[in-house]
Amino acid sequence: MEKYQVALLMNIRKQLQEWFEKSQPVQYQDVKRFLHSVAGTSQTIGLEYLGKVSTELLDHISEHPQSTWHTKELQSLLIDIIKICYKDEIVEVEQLMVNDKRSQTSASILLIDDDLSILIYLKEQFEQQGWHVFVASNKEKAVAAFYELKPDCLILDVYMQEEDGFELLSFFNEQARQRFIPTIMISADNRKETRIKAFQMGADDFLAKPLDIEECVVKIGRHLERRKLFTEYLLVDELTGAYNRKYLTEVYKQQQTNYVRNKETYCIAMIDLDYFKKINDTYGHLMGDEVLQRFVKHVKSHIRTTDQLFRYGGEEFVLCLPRTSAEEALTTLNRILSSFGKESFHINNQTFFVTFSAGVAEVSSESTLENILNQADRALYTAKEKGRNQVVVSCHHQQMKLKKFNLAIIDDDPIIRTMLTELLGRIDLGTRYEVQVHTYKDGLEFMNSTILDENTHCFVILDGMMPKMDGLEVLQRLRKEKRHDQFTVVMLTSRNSENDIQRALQLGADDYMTKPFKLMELEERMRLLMKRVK
Ligand code: GH3
Ligand code: MG
Repeated sequence: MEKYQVALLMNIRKQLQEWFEKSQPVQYQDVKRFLHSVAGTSQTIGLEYLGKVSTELLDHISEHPQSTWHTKELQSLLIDIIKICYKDEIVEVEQLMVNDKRSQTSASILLIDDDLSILIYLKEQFEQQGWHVFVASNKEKAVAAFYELKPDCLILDVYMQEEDGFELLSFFNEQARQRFIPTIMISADNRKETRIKAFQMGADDFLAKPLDIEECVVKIGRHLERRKLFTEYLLVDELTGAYNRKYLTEVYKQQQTNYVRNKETYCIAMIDLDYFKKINDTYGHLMGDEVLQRFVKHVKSHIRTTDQLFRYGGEEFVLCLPRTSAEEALTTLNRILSSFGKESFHINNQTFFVTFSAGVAEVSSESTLENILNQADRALYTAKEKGRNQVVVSCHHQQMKLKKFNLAIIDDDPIIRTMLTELLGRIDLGTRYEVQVHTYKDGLEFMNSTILDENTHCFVILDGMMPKMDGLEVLQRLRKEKRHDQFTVVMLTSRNSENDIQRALQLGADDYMTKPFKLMELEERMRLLMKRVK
């Protein structure tokens, strides 16, 4: 019996794929015939639920006949059947159809361990809790992920081969402590000395191997809860001491009230350090942190007490200048630009200097914060385009050239391709960015495409199992390309193929998800990964 069930499901998939691949309207009679045959066969061979669903659909379309269905309409109509046939690949398909029902952003964890089997196992366990888990198996990947993904919790295995686990631990503990990120150590060495050393170095918890998953989950959950509570009350950015984004919203409300009452013009400036990534890459992230801290200190000592500085993102800041015209703001910022440019930074007998670019927007009418930040941002963008190290005042005709990202979806199944295109095309990265989605039905088509020659960052969602050239081979070839670091690769693998996951990580996949995966989770992970290159 099972043989017939599998055959029927395969046939349904084949028919759906054909319809969706063609992307042409489908006739009423064809849909009716299809549902009729599915309803009949499935009940005969013991697929009661599928039978019930298709019978109901058949009744539904008889009551609401329409001459043809477009691909999207057909997907909506047949969603319950798609769900049944695709339950091994995707769960929660229906969310895609209920537009914009965003899942709440859940906590993200960075898991650092050089033992790939443990890494894979823990990731799976923790993801069942609804947490986003990113893994790193060596120091470089771990440091980059820490700064770019800004996780809410750090889990480290102490005795990593190749590097001294404690050295790595002390680096992260310091950085994590500064940012109030809980650090949890895992170790097979459960001696009292090891535990004491871990706590002395700043670990917030210690979990001994073999791990009791239930206990781990509860402990991690508690740490995450405490962090959330704590950061909800924080108004200051942990690293630099500037105010944070949340407080900006408060201050803006206050400013608007003042504006409405007194009609006092004020300015908002968006400031972004120039070539900051290069500073991190050349002198290390610790030096990068120092630059941020000294920048804030410098600005604070060169503004009036009523002016306020906020950290908006990684190396982006917002300066709020009450009772100030655009002209005055320009003078102030130019003065800061010139004095900060003279501050020297020293490391290993080298000296370097840092500049920034800024965009100023004057508020002289009622406006939303989003609006005003967009204006300042456009002016900032102009300053960058004009060569950086300068301040530009916003004017209405400033055009913004959008920064483009490519998103390549490589999967042999057209249904998965359509669903992912629709879902990921909607990712909103703010006004400065634009995502272009491309789909490929196999690895070969992708490798032969012109996307490989474009000088644009590309996110790749790569199915592991494909005809012609499978995912691992695509990954291997991609990493040999000259521009290999411009590709962020997320592999889709099957849960029980630990070897493939290990292989993917060794070959340089940035992330992986096991099937069946949740669409919303993929969307959220992509959003987090995209933050890395923004
Ligand atoms: P541009 O002149 O166009 O602004 O280029 P850029 O290199 O300054 O900008 P980009 O956005 O490419 O790089 C920003 C980098 O800032 C990427 C990220 O790793 C880093 N970053 C974000 N937060 C922190 C942090 O807290 N500390 C350190 N050291 N680096 C950070
Ligand atoms: Mg910058």
